Formats: sequence, structure tokens, C-alpha cells
Amino acid sequence: GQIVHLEDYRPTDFVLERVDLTFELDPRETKVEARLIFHRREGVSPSAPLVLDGDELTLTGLLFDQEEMPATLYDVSADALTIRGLPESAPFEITVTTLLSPETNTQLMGLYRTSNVYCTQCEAEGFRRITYFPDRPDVLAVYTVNIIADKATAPLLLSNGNYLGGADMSDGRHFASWFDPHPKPSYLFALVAGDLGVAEDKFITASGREVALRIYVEHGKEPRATYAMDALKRAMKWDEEVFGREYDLDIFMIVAVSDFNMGAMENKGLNIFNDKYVLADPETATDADYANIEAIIAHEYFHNWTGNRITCRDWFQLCLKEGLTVYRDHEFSADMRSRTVKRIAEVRHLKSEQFPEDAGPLAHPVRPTQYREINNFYTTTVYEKGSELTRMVATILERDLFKKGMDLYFERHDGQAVTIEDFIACFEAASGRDLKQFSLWYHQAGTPLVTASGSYDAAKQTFTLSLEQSVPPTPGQSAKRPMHIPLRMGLLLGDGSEAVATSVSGAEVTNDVVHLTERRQTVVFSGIPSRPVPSFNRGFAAPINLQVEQSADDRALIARHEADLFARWQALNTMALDNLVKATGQVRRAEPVTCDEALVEGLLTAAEDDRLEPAFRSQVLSLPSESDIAREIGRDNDPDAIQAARQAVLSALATSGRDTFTRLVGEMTLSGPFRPDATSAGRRALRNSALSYLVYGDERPEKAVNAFRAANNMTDLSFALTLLAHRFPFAEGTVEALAEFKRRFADNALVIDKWFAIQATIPGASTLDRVKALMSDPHFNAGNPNRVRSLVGTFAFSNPTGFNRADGEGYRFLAKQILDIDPRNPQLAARILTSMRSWRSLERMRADQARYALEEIAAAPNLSADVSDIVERMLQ
Ligand code: HT7
Ligand code: ZN
Repeated sequence: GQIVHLEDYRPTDFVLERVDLTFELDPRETKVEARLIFHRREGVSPSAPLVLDGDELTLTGLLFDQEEMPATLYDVSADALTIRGLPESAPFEITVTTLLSPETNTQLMGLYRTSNVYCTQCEAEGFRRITYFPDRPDVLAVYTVNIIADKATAPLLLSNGNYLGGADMSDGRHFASWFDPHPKPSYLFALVAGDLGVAEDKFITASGREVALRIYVEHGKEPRATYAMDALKRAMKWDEEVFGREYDLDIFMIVAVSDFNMGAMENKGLNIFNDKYVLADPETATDADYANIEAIIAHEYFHNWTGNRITCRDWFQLCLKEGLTVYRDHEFSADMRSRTVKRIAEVRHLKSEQFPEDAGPLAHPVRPTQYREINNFYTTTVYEKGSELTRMVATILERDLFKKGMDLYFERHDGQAVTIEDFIACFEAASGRDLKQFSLWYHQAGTPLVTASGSYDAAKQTFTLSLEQSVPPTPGQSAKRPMHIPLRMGLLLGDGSEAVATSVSGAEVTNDVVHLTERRQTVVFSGIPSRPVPSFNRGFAAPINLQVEQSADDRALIARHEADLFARWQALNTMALDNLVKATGQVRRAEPVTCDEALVEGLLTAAEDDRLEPAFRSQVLSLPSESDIAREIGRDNDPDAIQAARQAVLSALATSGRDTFTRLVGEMTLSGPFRPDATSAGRRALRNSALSYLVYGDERPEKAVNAFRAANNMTDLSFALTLLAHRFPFAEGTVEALAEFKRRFADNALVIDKWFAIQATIPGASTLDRVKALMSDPHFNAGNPNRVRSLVGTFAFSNPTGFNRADGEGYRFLAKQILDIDPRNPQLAARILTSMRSWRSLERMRADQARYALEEIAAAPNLSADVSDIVERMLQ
């Protein structure tokens, strides 16, 4: 693939006015007729040809204004149809007929078949696999879609917009027509045809319009769509109340399919979902599954305004829709659940996924300026860091001006394809604030590092804070400029109360936000009666790394008294991380591991504090992961030492806290039927956290076996099975529990995915053999992305000791898998390969082995653009 540069952006030479599509569906030979009305854009040379994108298409017809196009006037290449001799200014019609084979489309881009259902995926560049088309997001048009298919096997014919009508045909086929009145880019096109069951409901919008809601699932699974439907209605209401956004068609449909490359897709009026994010019931879904369903249903729905009504001018602007929509779904979940706990989960995810990306060879700006394969830019940087940037705009502007800016964005750009600059300009116009320096966040890759040190002058009653910021070099960007960092902070006094400064100099301060804008900045707080303990980055308002000398006592003070509960968790988590890093050094030096008294005291005090909600206390008890520790250490990492250190600290905590954990397991046990609400989920989470300490503090598997036997919902059942498998992988009780779990859920592929994932994450070198054996299990299917992700993906991403075996076998295994998956599904192969993004921070021997495996992939013939882009960047 060639490199695409942002600076080369030009509008198309031809304006597309209308699109009329007719599909004659057939598994092996689908015929697509596309009637496209264009006119030449004003000022464009009369000799400029019309260039349409195409990919793996067979062209069988080309008409100009209903007349056959002379062969001398067009060329077809592997990726384009070029038409010459077109009118200077009058509108004209091009009719393109193509043939495609949905059944053999294993890439899952364009039109494909999954469980006998025809389905499409067009973002980012899949529409060109359906017909020749200006397949770019700034080409907006109104679509009519006619679908013809065999009625017996495809009684259901769906596309975007409102249903126009349909009828039976004489040959056993039938047709349906759909019209979408909202101009849209081709990536939002969708078609579904097949035989599916439906869950139905309706929603009355704020202005009184009735919207039909339909969720299509496999026959018999309709009851499992109840939670998704409830989440959808809550999302629709929330968007009206919080962002003033109403739905704009007569019908909103969701279709769940079992073969899907990502989580879901926001096609206008016809969202298509990975069934993992639709189907749920207490027997088969965990609390995390319910939370994910709620968030993803909302995310795709919210795209209707942030993405569909206002879309991206080009794919460099992906964060315009994704970052903003993630921010919106985060806010939605925060309002539906506990805001603090939601924020903790977001920050944990950001640090474990985005921070490593930003610190490794795949680092790129939230708004990149070049790409080789756009599919590789659906990254955690674009999504999650993009969301954090929107959150910072909200922090800087504060609630009312942020809302004014959002309202202006919707008003000014409805129906347009725009840029990040357009987005930011709305907030500047609404607030009168200059956001030029802030915009650097979109353009500079890398996680900023803020170093802080403070000194107290008792005589003057001043607290002087020296702050310094730097952004590390990243691929293609060696020197960085200072950014506008909104640092939310407080000064706590010895009794836990918050100091109120009489004045502050050296930085703009609004409420508790210190605006850091210089490379070095000294901020003086006056009127501080005694030495304060600064609490930095409340709510993780800025996505930064922070370096600050803070004693365990200071952290304990924050953990006990901060008004911001997130900051309390952050203090304890940092304390734990410091201890785990120290313990890793101890393991590597063959010294005994120590667990600080302050950590034990801090964690147990919070865990026992019943003024705090259980979900929060569970987060406190959940120690930083092995990859969190590796990231903190940053270089020369030995995953075995990290794992041993973490186990040792965990055991020490288990011993000290046995009484607390025993009590919590009892107190948090729920009676009555399962409810997926956040409060019940929080109690289950705290109970299971406590249980895991008890299990790790015991040499025998009985406690975990008993928990497995007693579980009456999937959260508790899969948690107990994980404890058993990870703590006692070879015990008889584990072997039996694994077999029983598999027997019980043999007909539910999504639950079998959990069974694969639990085994793929068993720590230690021998898990590789287990994973290899599981690939021969009849439930494994190398063609299904969910199966591949749950076994191969989970092993590579989430099993530090198993995957990073010292002998390099884990990397060789992955290389083989990547080369096997790539010809079928390059997107999936490329994404799983990113699991090696932090290979350079491993100790020398492992890093060498990892490099050999990457080189082996890079040297393979016929690599897809997706995989070669990732592997080459990783080796650079
Ligand atoms: N906008 C979508 C991103 C997407 C995608 C979805 C499914 C398959 C392939 C895909 N490529 C890109 C999903 C979202 O962010 O909402
Ligand atoms: Zn999205």
C-alpha cells in the first residue's frame, strides 16, 4: 500500500447527487447495479476523468445516461474505474454493474455471509468491495436501495433509512426498497438479508415522534436481546436530555451477527453488531458483559449525531467521530452507573492499552497526518486518547461553555463532513478562549510527563509548586512543544481538610484546575496555614504520566480524605504500584519480597470502609496488573520476575487481610434473583476480589471449587473458574470444573469463548501447549474472529508469562498464527499482531526472540498491507 498524506487532501472533482442501488443477492454471484448521478464540481478541468474506487470486483456493465459506455472511454485497474469524456457541467448518470461472491468473502469487509445471513461492513473502505464508487467520507449522498433475494432463505431484507415497500416476485424471490433521506458517506451504508428473529419495542422522542425499535438476532435468542433494548432506550433518552439530540428516522434497527471484525458498526438506522455485544442473560453473561453491551449500544447510537449527521472529511479525522463518541458513551455510563468507578475503569484501560501504544513503535498522534492502511488506525489512541481530549476541552471550558460549544457544533456542521479544526473552532467561538496550544494534543504523539515538586514556607505561609512538562519523542516526531495541560489538583492539610489559597500566582487557575502551559512553571499558593499534601490530577483530568516524590504517609492522607474519590483510588493504586516495582527488583536480585505496612493498612482500611461503595472498594483491592508493572518499569522487563513479585505481594496481603476478606465474602453475598444493575454488580465484584485473596492465601483449591459449585450466575461462575485455573491449573478440581463448564455451555459459542480465554491466561510457560491443544478443540473455529480473539488474541495480549516464554516459542507461535490468519482476514491478523507492540521493553534475550519472530513475519511473501504496515512500524 501507498502512504496517504493529510496534506494531499483535495475535494473530489465530481459531486455525487444521488445513489440508487439494486442488489440481486446470491451466495456466490450477487449482482449489484449502482446508478450514480454526478456533476462536475465548479472550476474543475473539463478533461478531468471520474475515478471510482474498487476492490476485488468483477465489472459486467457500464452505462452513461443509460447508453453503453464505449470501451475507449474507461479503464479498469485492480483498484479503480476511470471514466473519461464526461460532461463539462450538466449532471449525468453512470450505471455500474458488478458481480461479487459474499460466501467467499472471508475478510468480512464489503458484502459477506455469516450463518446464512448476508451482511455488510463498509467502514472504512468496504463499500468499494460492493461497487465502483467515490469511497471516501466527504462524498455525501441520498441512497435508495432495492434488495432482491430468495424469500425462503432471506425473508428479511434490510437497509438504511425508512422502508418504502416490497413485494413477492414470480420466481420465489421477493424484493424490498429502502430510502434514507439523510445524505451519508458510503461507509455508513448497510444491507442485511436473511432469516432472523426480532425483539421489538418503540421509543417516543422528546418532540413526540414514534420510532420503531427492532433488534434482530438468531431465532430463539430474542429474549437475550432484552437488556440491549433497555440500554438502547436509555441511550436515546439520555442523548435528548444531555446533548439535546433526537433520533431522525421512523425506525432504528440493530442486527447481531456472529462473524464480525470489531465490536459494532453505526450504519445509519441499521447498526450491525458483533452478537457478543447484544446477547445477554444471567446464566451466560457477566457483569462486565452487561456493562459492555450498555456502553456499545449507546456508542453506536450516539454516532447517529457524532459521526453520521456530522461526519469526517477524511480518515485522518477519525477521532472527530470516535474520540467524541467514546467521550459521550463514557459520560452515559457514568450517569447510568457510579461515576467514580466508571472513571477508574476508564483510566485503568487507558493506561493499560493506550499508554503502551503511545510509548512504543506504533505511537501516532490522535489526528495522524499519514497512514498506509487506515484499518490500522482504529486504535486506542484515536478512540480513548481522543475521548480524553474531548474531556479536557470540557474541563477547560467548564460545563456551560462546553455545552454551548457542542450545540454550536451540531448547528453549524449538521449534514457536513468536517475536521478537528472545525470542531475546536466551535469551542473557541462559544467560549472566546484560544485553544491553539491545546490543539497540540491532537498533533503530538506520546504521553506527556509532568514532574512536580513542592516546598512550603511556614513563615510566608506559601506553598510553591515547581512543575515541568515534556513529551517523549515518538516515531517521526523528535521534538515536542509544551502543551496546555489542565491539571486538577487540591492541597490537603494534615487534618484532611482542603486548603483554600488566598491567592495563586504563576498560572491561570480556575476552580481546582491549574493550567500548565509552559515547559517549566512555578505556581505559588498563598495563605496556606501548614505544610500541605498536594493531590494531583484529580479525576485523571489530563492523560499524563506524573512524577512526584510523595511519601507513603502523604499518599495515605489522600487515600483517606480526598474529596475526589478517584484521587483516593489513584493514591492507593500508586502506592501498590511502587511496592510492586520494588518487589520485582527484589525478585530479580533473589532477595525476599517485602510488602509495605502502609500499603496493607491503606488497602484494608478502604476495603473495610462501608461508607464507600462496594464497586469502589473492589477497585482498590485489585492490584496493578503485570503489564501495569512492566509499563512502570519501562525497560529490561522480565515477565516471570514481575509475576513472581506480584504473587508474593498478593500473598502477603492475603495473609494480613484474611479476616477482612472472610468477612467481606460473607457480607457481600447476594440473595434473590440475579440483577445486572451496578449496585449488585459492585457487591459481586467486592465479594470476588475478597475471595481471590482467600484463594491465593490458601494452598488448597477447596474455596475456589466451592465457589464454582455455589455460583448461580456467569459473573461468579467464570470468576471461580478463573481462580481455579490460574491458581491450581493442574488440580483435579480444576480439570473437572473446566470439563463441566464446557459441557454445560457447549451450545453457546460466546460462553465457550470465556472458556478459551480463561485457559489462555493461565500463567506460565506450559500454557502455550494448552493453547495449541485448544486450537484442535471442535469448538474452535479459525475463521471466526471471536474464537480467534478469545484464544490466540487473549494469549498474546493477556498472558505475559505464557506468551513471553524465555525460549521465544510464544512469539514463534504467534508469527505462525498471523501468517495463517492474514490471507483470510488481514484486519484481524494485524490487530492481534499489535500484541507485540511493547517488545522493545523486554529484557535482551526475549527482545531478541521477539525481533526474530517479527522479522520472520516481515519476510513472508504476499503479506497484506494491514500486517506489513504493522510489522514494519514495529521493527523500525
Ligand atoms: N465505527 C466502527 C469502526 C469500524 C469497524 C466496525 C466493524 C468492522 C470493521 C470496522 N472498521 C472500523 C465502530 C465504532 O467505532 O463504533
Ligand atoms: Zn465508534
